[in-house]
Amino acid sequence: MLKAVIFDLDGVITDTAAFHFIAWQKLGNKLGINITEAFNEELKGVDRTESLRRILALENQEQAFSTSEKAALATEKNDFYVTLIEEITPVDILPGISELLDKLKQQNIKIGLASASKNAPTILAHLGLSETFDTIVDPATLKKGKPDPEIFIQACKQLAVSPAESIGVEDAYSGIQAINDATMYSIGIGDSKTLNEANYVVSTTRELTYKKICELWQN
Ligand code: B16
Ligand code: MG
Repeated sequence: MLKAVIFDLDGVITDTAAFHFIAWQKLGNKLGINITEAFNEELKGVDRTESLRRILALENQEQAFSTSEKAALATEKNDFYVTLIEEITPVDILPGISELLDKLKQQNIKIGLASASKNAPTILAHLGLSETFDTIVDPATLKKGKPDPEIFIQACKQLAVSPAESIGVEDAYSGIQAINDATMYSIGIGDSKTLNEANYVVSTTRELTYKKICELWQN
């Protein structure tokens, strides 16, 4: 029996990638590092510290900063990002997601959040979804980021469900690996070639209906 659906945030519930891009670009400009849109794609689902490491590596600047200087750079990016996400409203919930969350609630299927973003609770509040999620994993408590399955296993624990009774929904390849390694059923949102390891892929959130989820679960 399906007991829980555990969602990633960015690219699944709402799209914050553009805001991350603007904030990283601002930092990149200061450091003389050009961050392209294509490179930003590779940062999806990657936590803040690792994102900064990859950005500095673009210009071999990893060793140019001490640990505390890197922490200050990450904070600088985040401070700017936080001002950008102030603009988020319920209109920014991706198509079909509100309807899906309502249906899951009606059916008493638990709803969890497994996002690498430390800003997830703020974003959910702006979207008007704080009360909708039964649990949110705090990424600061985790030892490893995606593709490690820890965040999805932790979400199942917090919801008191087993991974075998749960579905995970992700837009990033590393997220699909995390769901699979947690031994959950994985649904990818996006390009079926990129997300080829998912149990099922929809191209947009609009296709992720409760009916579709039931069909997949029964098969
Ligand atoms: P923060 P997700 C991820 O969210 C983003 O995709 C990624 O670009 C970002 O660096 C990461 O959260 C950390 O976010 O800086 O707000 O803690 O896809 O896991 O929901
Ligand atoms: Mg994502």
